[in-house]
Amino acid sequence: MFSDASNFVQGVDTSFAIILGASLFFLVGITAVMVYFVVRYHKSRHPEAKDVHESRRLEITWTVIPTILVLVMFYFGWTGYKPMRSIPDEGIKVKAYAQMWSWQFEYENGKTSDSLVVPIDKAVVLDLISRDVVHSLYIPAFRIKEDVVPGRTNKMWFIGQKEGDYDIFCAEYCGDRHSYMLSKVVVVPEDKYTTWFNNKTTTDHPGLAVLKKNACLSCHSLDGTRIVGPSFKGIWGHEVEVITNGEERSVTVNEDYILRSVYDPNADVVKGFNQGQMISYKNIISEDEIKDIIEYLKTLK
Ligand code: HEC
Ligand SMILES: [Cu+2]
Repeated sequence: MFSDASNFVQGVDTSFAIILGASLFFLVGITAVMVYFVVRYHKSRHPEAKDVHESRRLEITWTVIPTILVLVMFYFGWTGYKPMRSIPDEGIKVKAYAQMWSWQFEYENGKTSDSLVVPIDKAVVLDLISRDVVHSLYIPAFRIKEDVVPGRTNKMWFIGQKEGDYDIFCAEYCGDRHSYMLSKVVVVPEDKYTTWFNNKTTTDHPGLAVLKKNACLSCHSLDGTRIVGPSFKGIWGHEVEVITNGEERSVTVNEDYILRSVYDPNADVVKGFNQGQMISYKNIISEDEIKDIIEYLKTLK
């Protein structure tokens, strides 16, 4: 609590502390009164039951006090929440793409990254875009969470106030590997951010970059482990058993097969895997990019 990692921590934690405090007070208070009554009005001390009729003072007390209490909670909840919805015009704009099951961040100069790198003490405004189903971007340390809904662009903003790495989770169940949909916000000093921002060279193979950008690796591993789909390790040139129109057959993994697998994944379904989990990337990945992917797959012996 009160870590100050973002500009929203104080507002949220204050209302949390007030609600928790009130709850504790009543938990202890009500339990104590209950125990006292049990003893005080035990049959041996209080043999005749007696009704209490119409106590105006009591009625007013238990109406006014809870009303004030709830209004206090509302006030702190409101003042903590309102700044989250007042999105500044100025600030670093980043597009946050969610897809099953990874995050991708795209900066104004076109740079993309799988973690959200931001400078300290600067407002960052995120456009939340889903490439498939409903996700939710959640940064617990910053006390913010917002749904990422296909077909609309929600917004979220924050100021990172302390250097460090903070977890990003998906907080809306989105399928098999939802719980692995993780990333980080990395808050760095401004000069380090500028260097990072302007450095667009990537050491990745162009084919690997395409796989990362399209989140292929959340279903296909590079090291032979089975995730949702078959691993890419060693597939190039190998024979694979597939089901085509209900018939089992054996095909060699070559250019045509890869192209077909990416554009029409349900045409040949690899035996032992489910059809319908991989979407068609027909209008998402160009044939040139598929060539890059193929060149990369050739290197995965
Ligand atoms: C949501 C999970 C998922 C994602 C994301 C995904 N795939 Fe797949 N993929 C599968 C599954 C499941 C299969 C096996 C069933 C089938 O053949 O349709 C498969 C099969 C394949 C195959 C055939 C593999 C083999 O061993 O014969 C290729 C090639 C492939 N995918 C490429 C890609 C590429 C490239 C991307 C990214 C653009 C991608 N996949 C994204 C789930 C996924
Ligand atoms: Cu998700």
